[in-house]
Amino acid sequence: MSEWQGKNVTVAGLGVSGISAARALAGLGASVTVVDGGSSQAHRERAASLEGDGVSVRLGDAETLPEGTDLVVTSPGWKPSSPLFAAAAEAGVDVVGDVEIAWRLRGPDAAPWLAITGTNGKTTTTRMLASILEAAGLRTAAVGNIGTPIVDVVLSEEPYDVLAVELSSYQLHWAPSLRAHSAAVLNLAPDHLDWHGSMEAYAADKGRVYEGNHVACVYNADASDKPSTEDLVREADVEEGCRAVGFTLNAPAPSQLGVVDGILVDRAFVPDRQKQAQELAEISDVQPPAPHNIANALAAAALARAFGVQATAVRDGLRAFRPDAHRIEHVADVAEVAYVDDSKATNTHAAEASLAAYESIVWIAGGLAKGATFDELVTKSAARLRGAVLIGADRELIREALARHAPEVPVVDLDRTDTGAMSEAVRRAAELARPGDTVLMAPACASMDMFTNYNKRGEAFADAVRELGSTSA
Ligand code: UMA
Repeated sequence: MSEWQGKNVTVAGLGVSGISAARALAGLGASVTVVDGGSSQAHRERAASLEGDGVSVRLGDAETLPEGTDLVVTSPGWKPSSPLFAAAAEAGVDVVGDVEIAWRLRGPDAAPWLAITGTNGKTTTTRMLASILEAAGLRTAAVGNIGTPIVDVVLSEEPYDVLAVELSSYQLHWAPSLRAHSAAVLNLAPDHLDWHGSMEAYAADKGRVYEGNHVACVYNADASDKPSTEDLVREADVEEGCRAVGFTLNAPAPSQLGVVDGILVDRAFVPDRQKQAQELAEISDVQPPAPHNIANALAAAALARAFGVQATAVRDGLRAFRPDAHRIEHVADVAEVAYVDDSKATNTHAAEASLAAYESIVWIAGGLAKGATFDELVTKSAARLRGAVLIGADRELIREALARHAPEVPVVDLDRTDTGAMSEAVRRAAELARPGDTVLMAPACASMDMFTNYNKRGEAFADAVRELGSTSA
């Protein structure tokens, strides 16, 4: 009999992960109730579908714990301070996430986990890793925060050799017993502080990904963040023989992967680390070849090499990889100016990475700042800015930072949020640009003040560039 038989499980959240966890646990015999604060049409439709599978759903109340609950399984987005969890604590009931459930159900039996977290670049790196693993002929899937719930994957009939798992800090917070084969923290900058409560708590949750690693803890040897990802490795309790492996955009020291004369090289997974370096790929094999993306490729390569993948598969996998839309996506050249869509840069850290990739930039920025400040970003990028066009609700914050740290940079402040605003932003950026420049939309802000999501913002930008191309042709 399954250990879940007759257990009363409350699943918090009727989203992607909640639905997957509820179905899986009900299928194993648990008596499952899903609770969700929402009660929209979409929620009602999802509830109806789950109820057909024998799961109870309670909409419109995210706070009270259902009578008799033995365990709460939460979706990642629920803050630890949610009243439901206070009620669970009061009743002596454990709270875990869907990733923890996946691990408890199958652990590494389904397939070893190569885990990736970090403030930025997680999804790209996870997809790069999956591409490399596929090139090596391994059966794999890119799962987790990337959008495919890991519970579904570990329970699937399909046998996997290895999984490329993207984990958010939220998921790590709720997954105390996870022990990956190897893991990487790509970088660490303030984000989601409202959820975690402090930078220390955020870093500690990210650092959990290294706990119990078997083969390699992959860290960013270049980052100046405090705590550094290397500090997190040092604090982790790992299996005997597990190594710390750094990645750097410079020449690698022994036990690192890095770059020498435009070649990605491995000095970690070679027979003699003091004397040998294995060539993996050329910088031009990585798309786009921006510095932060080379770092992503090195981290993906490190995890693949920790799993024993050959150098040629690293190169083939990187060559086969295509970046997602709206991530430093080159849209078109108009009048010798490149137009680049980095709508996915929804925070300052991501915007800083793409601003670092171009020499002379007209920057389109703004939106919802989510409590961020822009002084550091503007200071670091000022020398590269030909001009700036500011859009969205919190553009004032960026305008003030530009006035303080880059007063010579011309700024266009667009006081409109209607559907034509992006077209005007692109036109005004085109006026500021000179041949050879890049017009870069890397807003450093969320999009929801003007658009449904960052995809829509990116599409509006691409439409506006096409419009510009047709009028200037
Ligand atoms: N809800 C409440 N009360 C709350 C919070 C949420 O009732 O206090 C309800 C909402 O009404 C909604 C449901 O809970 O119905 C949503 O739960 P959720 O926000 O955890 O979202 P899921 O649909 O389960 O998706 C989650 C991840 N979302 C978040 O972490 C916010 C998805 O990552 C992930 O792809 C998916 O699980 C599968 O693992 C998205 C994300 O934005 C892409 N992640 C953040 C990021 O990458 O920065 C961390």
